[in-house]
Order: sequence, then structure tokens, then C-alpha cells
Amino acid sequence: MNAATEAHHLQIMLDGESMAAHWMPFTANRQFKQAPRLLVASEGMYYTTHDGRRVLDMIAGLWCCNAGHRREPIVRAIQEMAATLDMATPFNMGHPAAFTAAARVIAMAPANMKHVMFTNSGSESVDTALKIALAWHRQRGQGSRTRLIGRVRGYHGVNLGGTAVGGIVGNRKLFGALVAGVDHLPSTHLPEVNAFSRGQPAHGAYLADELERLVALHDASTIAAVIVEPVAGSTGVLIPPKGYLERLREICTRHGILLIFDEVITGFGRTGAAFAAQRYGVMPDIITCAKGLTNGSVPMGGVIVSGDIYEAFMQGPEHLPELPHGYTYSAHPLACAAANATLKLYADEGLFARAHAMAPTFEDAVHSLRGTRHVIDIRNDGLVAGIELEPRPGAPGARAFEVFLACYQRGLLVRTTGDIIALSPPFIVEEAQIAQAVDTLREVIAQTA
Ligand code: PXG
Repeated sequence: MNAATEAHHLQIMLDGESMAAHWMPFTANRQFKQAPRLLVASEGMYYTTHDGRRVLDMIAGLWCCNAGHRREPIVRAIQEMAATLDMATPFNMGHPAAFTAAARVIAMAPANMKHVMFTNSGSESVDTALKIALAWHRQRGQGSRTRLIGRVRGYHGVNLGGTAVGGIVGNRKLFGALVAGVDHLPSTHLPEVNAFSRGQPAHGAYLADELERLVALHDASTIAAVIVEPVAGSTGVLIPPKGYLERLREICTRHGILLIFDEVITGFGRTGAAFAAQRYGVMPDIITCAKGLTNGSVPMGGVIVSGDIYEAFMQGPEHLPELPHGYTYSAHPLACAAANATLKLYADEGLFARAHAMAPTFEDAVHSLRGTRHVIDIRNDGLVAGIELEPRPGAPGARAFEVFLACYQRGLLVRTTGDIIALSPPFIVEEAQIAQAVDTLREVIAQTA
């Protein structure tokens, strides 16, 4: 055990009171502080916990660490950059690693994507993308296009714009109207006809036609953009029905509405292609990304745009910023170093191809849970899967949360949302580890009341 790990182990001494200062994000603080679960080290497919146990990480951190944890080339790149260039003013100044990182992103993005603006998170990427969409219409003399359309069960981070276009009532009701003029498409989840689909479900393309209804209701001249996750991640792994994204693209194009794919989870290989846009063969105008961009090692996000979007801004006086937007830490040297090393590692090890190749094994394994008590649906694509449990009457979410806790005790980290268990392993996952995870889940789910 190294000194850092040892120091962390001292934290087991922490009691609820001494943990009070840290208001933990998206966490049941009171429950957690009664029985803390601390991660103190990571390597490859595993975490080490504060009580010295190894836990198999089947969620890649939080859909981030696609190459596995603490990979040597990424660690080295961050260390070297920290020892060379700590901070570089991003406004009217630059540093080399930012330009290489951007070029690498564009090289793996869909062919129509030509430029990327860096942010520090998925939430910042989403709000940046929404602002770019609004500004783009103004640049073209269509300033009446201010309406943003999201989708029920969409998750687009927690900033004002992303919360507003998000489709999770629990995330919005505490904050009021947030952004004016937002509307939502219906969710693509159709369990009655699509339960236990493997890959893209057969039914539901028609749900894209709801956009036509919104256009008829609000008029296209008021609508700036539609934002959807190609695969809804945090609301429980909703794979797009066959033909759905194509139809959404077609309707957006017909009405001059920008299509934004939020690929914060699907970006960088999760579906077996670099981006879900490529996986499903549908090209948006803007892609948001984060997480896998640095393998989760340093906070970083990006907004990737088509040539058309960027070019519309490249006018006016040349000494002025074309877009009054950006963050102090946009393209931070540490993040860019991490991104460069990460994207090179993905390519060197052929990790997206590996995710694609491992997907059928993963699919068979997760679908073997069909028939296990409580399991009412299983859905998957690439290396992402959702296993839905029947909610316990009167206590939605309780059953899956108990499964999460029991798995953790047995050395397996999964993610739950409502009564859905999500799996999104690093792409280095071995067949035996998939089998181990599924066997543990099978036993734990069956034993859960
Ligand atoms: N868009 C999507 C599609 C996301 O999944 C964000 C935006 C926001 O990214 P940041 O980096 O600001 O968190 C996300 C984040 C979960 C879970 O339980 C998923 C996310 C965040 C927290 C929990 O699946 N995704």
C-alpha cells in the first residue's frame, strides 16, 4: 500500500460529524454519512475501497473511464504537463496541446464536424451548445428562433439550460421555469412493445413525428434547436428505436432546426463507434461531449460543431471575439494533456473496436438475466446496458438501491437510477469479468425482496 492510500485509509476514522462539511452532489447525504463508501485507489477494472476491498467497476467511474482506470500514458501526460505548464490564459492566448487535442477530436468525429470548443464538463458543454444554437440563428437573421426542445427522460446536466431542456421532473421542480420557451418530445421508451430488445428496438420511430406536432403548435420560426441523447443514459439506458434518429434529423432539416446530440455518455466509443452519430448513421449539427474525452482523469468537455455553424460566426471586425463565450479553464493544459494521451490510447489499443467486438458477449450475458425474479426489461447496445426491475409497491427505487448496496458489498460497482441498473464497463473488460458481474447481479437480484 502506498503512502497516499495509507493516508486515505485513515479516513475510515471519519465519523458523520467530521464529514459534514462536504455537501455531496446528487447524493443521499444523510444516508451516506451514516455508512460511508469511500474509494481510495483505482487500477484497470478495479477500485480499492477504504476498507481495503477490491471492487469491479462496471460503470467506468461514471461512464467516463473507457480505457480503464489510471492508465499509465494518461497519468504520465498529466504529470509532465503539471510540471511544465500549469495554466495558460485561454482568451486570445493558446498553448500547443489545445490545438492537438482539438485536431484529435475532429479526426474521430463524424465527417461534417469541423471545430470543437472546450469546456470543463458535460453540463457546460450542453449550455454552451444551446447558446451557440441561439446565437447561430441570430447571426443568420433568424433571431425569432429562441425555443429549445428537449425530450422527456432526457438528461443534459445541471446548469440552467441543460436542466430546462432535461426531461426529469425531479431535477426541475425545485428550480421553477429556468428558461422560457422550452418544450419536450415524448420519451422513446415503449416497454409494452420493446421489452427485452437487443440493440435498437423495432418500435417507436413514429415518436419523432411529435416534433412535427410541436412545429405545428409553435411554428418553426420560433424553434432554435432540438437536443437529445442518442442513447439516454442516466435515465436508464434507452436505446433509440430503429429509424427514430433518422426521422428526427429529417424533420429538423426540413424546418431549419438545429439538431444537437448530447454524446456526453455515448461519445468516445460507448456504442462501439467513436460517436453514436456514427454508430446510428445520423449526423447532428452539434455534438456535446465530456467524460470519455479525458478518460475521466481531468474534468473536460467539448462542443463539436459543423463547418456551417462555425463559419456563420467568422465575420465582423477581426479584432473582436466572434463568440462572447468561454471558461477560464477552457482547454486547460492538464485537461488537454489528458485528452491527447487518452485519444491516442483509444487509437493505439483499438479500444472502440474492442468495445464493438465485445458487445455481443456483453449482450448475451446481460440478457441471461431475463427470467430472474423482478427483472421486467433488459436493453443494450455497444457496451452499455440497462436492467429494469419491477418497483417495490409504494417504494420506487428502493429495490434497485438495495441491489446496488449488496453488489458493492460483494465487490461489484453498478449504477442505479430509479429501479434500473445500468452497466457501462471500461472497454478493457474481460469476458470473465462480465460473467462475474452478471452472476453477482443474478444472485443479488434474486435475493432482494
Ligand atoms: N449530458 C449527459 C447526456 C450526461 O449523461 C451530462 C450531460 C452532464 O455532464 P457533467 O459532466 O456536467 O456531469 C451528463 C452527465 C448517472 C449520471 O447516474 C450521469 C451523469 C451525471 C451524473 C449521474 O448516470 N451524466
